[in-house]
Order: sequence, then structure tokens, then C-alpha cells
Amino acid sequence: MPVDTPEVKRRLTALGFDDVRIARIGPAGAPGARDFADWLAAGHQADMAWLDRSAAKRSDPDLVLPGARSVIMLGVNYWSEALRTPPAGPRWARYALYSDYHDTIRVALAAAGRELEAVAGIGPADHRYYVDTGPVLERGWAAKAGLGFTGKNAMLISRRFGNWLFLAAILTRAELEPDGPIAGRGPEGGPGGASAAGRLCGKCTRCLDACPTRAFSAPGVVDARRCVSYHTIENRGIIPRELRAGIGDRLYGCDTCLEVCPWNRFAREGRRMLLHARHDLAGLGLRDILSLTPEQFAAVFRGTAIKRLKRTGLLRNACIVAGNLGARDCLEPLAELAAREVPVVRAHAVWALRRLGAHTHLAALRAAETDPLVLAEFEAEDPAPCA
Ligand code: B12
Ligand code: SF4
Ligand code: SF4
Repeated sequence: MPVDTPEVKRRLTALGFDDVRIARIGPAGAPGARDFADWLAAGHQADMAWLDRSAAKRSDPDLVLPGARSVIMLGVNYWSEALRTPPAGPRWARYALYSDYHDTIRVALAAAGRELEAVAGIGPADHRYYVDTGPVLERGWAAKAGLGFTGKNAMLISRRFGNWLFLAAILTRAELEPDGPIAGRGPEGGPGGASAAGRLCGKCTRCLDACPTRAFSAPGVVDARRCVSYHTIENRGIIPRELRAGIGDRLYGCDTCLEVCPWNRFAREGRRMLLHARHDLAGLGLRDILSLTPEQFAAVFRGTAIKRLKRTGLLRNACIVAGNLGARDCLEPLAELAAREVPVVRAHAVWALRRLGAHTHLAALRAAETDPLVLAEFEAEDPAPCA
């Protein structure tokens, strides 16, 4: 029975999704599966082993939902004019300045599933929904559905909202009327082909040039091993010394290759029906962050994506930012961390103190230190003093 696809789109838009587009699932599987396999083979996933473990499912939706015929790709616009100019001090990726989008969007996805059942006459077992964490190549499907195009910055860029769009997906056995990819000026490169990245970028290379750690191994291809976003969010251990200066003032995530993109001229204030702003986090001072007790961390970051980084990860990142910003008002909290925290935090606190030239503090700390991870920071080549 043909499904009333415009009605499905109308209902999902009414729930708060800012864009709703459909891709048909064909025998070739997920668009971009070959690029994804190459990306994994090159080791670009760093230690995100969960990507390897779910690779087969990500490349073939039939392994996720046998008999799936369509993917409904959903976009949630999170642009806010209030976040245009980041405050001086530690800088947060804009997406993090909301209650955890996984939680808030998942609630709407459950409602979307019920609407789909009603319109398409299917049951709860005939669809599965995901936002970010599921085994779905979201950007590949979104490009195929024409929700946007894949930029040289690897982002799914919307012609309606620029770079500031969360993605979510509903796989379903219902056969919906598909939308097509956005027609481009450059080479198509086949569905999901690497050459398709940047089709609407023209000669622009702003994102590639602006990346502070040179993380693009090719246009559209991010090597997570060099990416600030990966290191400040996903990496749980030591951040490579050679990348720390490039992290600059970025405390959590990185928006640099997004914010330089000229397609953001189409960005507009989000309706935010599915998001709860936590813009207050951007006002936290570096000294306050470095001094957070476990109880304060839990209270401040409850319900946000940052809680998954845990206090240890946030302190580690804050040490790097303090070292990069030359934050001499943070010497005391840094010395406290270097004396009392777990080794991964102690190591980065020592790095920051060295960058700040805090020789008196360092002499005392070194005399008391026994952990090889932290001692290695004392032995390492002097980090360049901050400007
Ligand atoms: C792993 C991951 C990361 C890793 C690796 C990033 C990367 N570039 O691969 C790290 C931790 C570095 C990261 C960082 C960020 N991430 Co992230 N991440 C993911 C995750 C979980 C998987 C991505 C993946 O599979 N990567 C492997 C590469 C090979 O796949 P891909 O980037 O999706 O590329 C595909 C397309 O480009 C496609 N393709 C290329 N050209 C064409 C052309 C056509 C026509 C077609 C059909 C397909 C196609 O081929 C590839 C395979 O499908 C997705 C959620 C998901 N389930 O997909 C979120 C996701 C990609 N991340 C997201 C965000 C917001 C970010 C950050 C902006 C966060 C921040 N501010 O710090 C940065 C941006 C960094 C960047 N420039 O990519 C959003 C992106 C939204 C959007 N509009 O694109 C996603 C979709 C989460 C979500 N649900 O909203 N992320
Ligand atoms: S998120 Fe930052 S570090 Fe990663 S590729 Fe983009 S600009 Fe480079
Ligand atoms: S900054 Fe330029 S090259 Fe990069 S994604 Fe945007 S338009 Fe494309």
C-alpha cells in the first residue's frame, strides 16, 4: 500500500524536526560504505574501536533492520545567535551548550515512530530510530536524501541551516517516496564516493586551511588521531604533546572547520523545540573549572553531553587551555591538580605549569612524583612558553 509520505513529513516537522528527507535503501547498502571502510583501514578512527565493531551494520542497514526499505533522515537546527561570538576564555563546541541532545531528540524520535506507524500502517517492530550512537552512517544517508551535501570539512551542510544541524535517522520497512541528493556542480564520484565531498564548495578551502591541528588527510576526510574534537571528547588518556598547542582555548570539542564555512550565511535561529539551552556553561571561568569538586562537576553538568567526558577529562582539557592561554591566575589550582589528581590529570597539569614557567611549584612536585606517566612530562622537551 503506498504510504502518504508528505503526511509523514508534515507530522515529523510538527514534532520539532527542522528538516525531514527520505532515502530509499537499495542493494548497494549504505551510501559512503566504501569511504568508511577506507577510513577505518587507514586507522583514522584512532581508538574508537566501537566503529570497527559496528562496521558491518553501519554499511548494511539490512543487518540492523532486516527488510528495511527507507531511511528517514532528520535534521535539528541548533544555531543560536547568542552563541555567534564565543566569550573570551575556555571555548565550548556550540552543540555542547544544550542538554544532551541524545536524550532530548530520542524522546521526539519515539513520538516520530508512533506517527510513522499511524500513517504507514506498520507496527513498532517495523522501524528503528537512532541519533548519533546507532550503527548508521548518518552523513552518508543524509547526503543521499538531500538533507544537505558533504562539505570538504566532512560535515553534512544544509542549504537551509548551514553547518549547525544534528542528524537523526529512522530505518523503516515502510516504502516511502524518496528524495534525491542535491545536484552538484563538481564530479559526482558515485553515491558516497570520496570525490563527492565538497561538491558545492567550489574552490573554497577555508575549513582545510583553518584546522588548528591539520587533521584533514584529504578534503572531506578527518583523521581523528589529529582532531581536537576527538582528543577533547573521545580520548580518555594522554593527549599527544605535539597537538596541545593547537588545541588553543578549546575546552570541549572544536567548531573551527564549521564556523569558517560560508554556507553558514544561511544559518538562522533554531526553533529549539527539541533542545534545552545550557548557554550558561559558556560563562564558566577557567579557574572555576580547574577547581571543580566531583560533587560540583556532577551538579553543573548533569543532563549534558559533557558528563560523559567525566571530571577527569574536563580537568585534563582545562589544564591544556590554561597552558595555552598563559593563565597565571590558574597557577594555584594547577599545582593542586598536579599534586593530588589521577595521573592523567597530573601529567597535563605539569605540562601547563611548565608552559607557564612555574619553576618553584614544579621543583616541589617533581621531588614527590613517582608515576612514570607524570615523570615523562617532566622529562619531555620543554613546551614552548605561551605568548
Ligand atoms: C565518529 C564521529 C566523530 C569522530 C570522527 C569524525 C569524522 N569526520 O568521521 C570525531 C570525534 C572526530 C567527531 C567530531 C565531530 N563530530 Co561527530 N560523529 C561521529 C559519528 C558517531 C560517526 C561518523 C563516521 O562514521 N565517521 C567516519 C566517516 C568516514 O564517515 P562520515 O564522516 O559520516 O562520512 C560519510 C559521508 O561523508 C559519506 N559521503 C561523502 N561524500 C558523500 C557524497 C554523497 C552523495 C553521499 C551519498 C555520501 C557521501 O561517506 C562517508 C561514509 O558514509 C557520527 C554519527 C553517526 N552515527 O554517523 C557523528 C557526527 C558525524 N558528528 C557530528 C558532529 C556535530 C561533530 C563535531 C562538529 C562536534 C564538535 N563540534 O566537536 C565534530 C566535527 C568534526 C568533522 N569535521 O567531522 C554530527 C555531524 C552533523 C552534521 N551536520 O554533519 C554527527 C552526524 C552526529 C549527529 N547525529 O548529529 N565525530
Ligand atoms: S573539528 Fe577542529 S581539529 Fe577537527 S577537523 Fe575540524 S577544525 Fe580540525
Ligand atoms: S569552508 Fe569552504 S571548503 Fe569547507 S566545507 Fe565550507 S564551503 Fe566547503
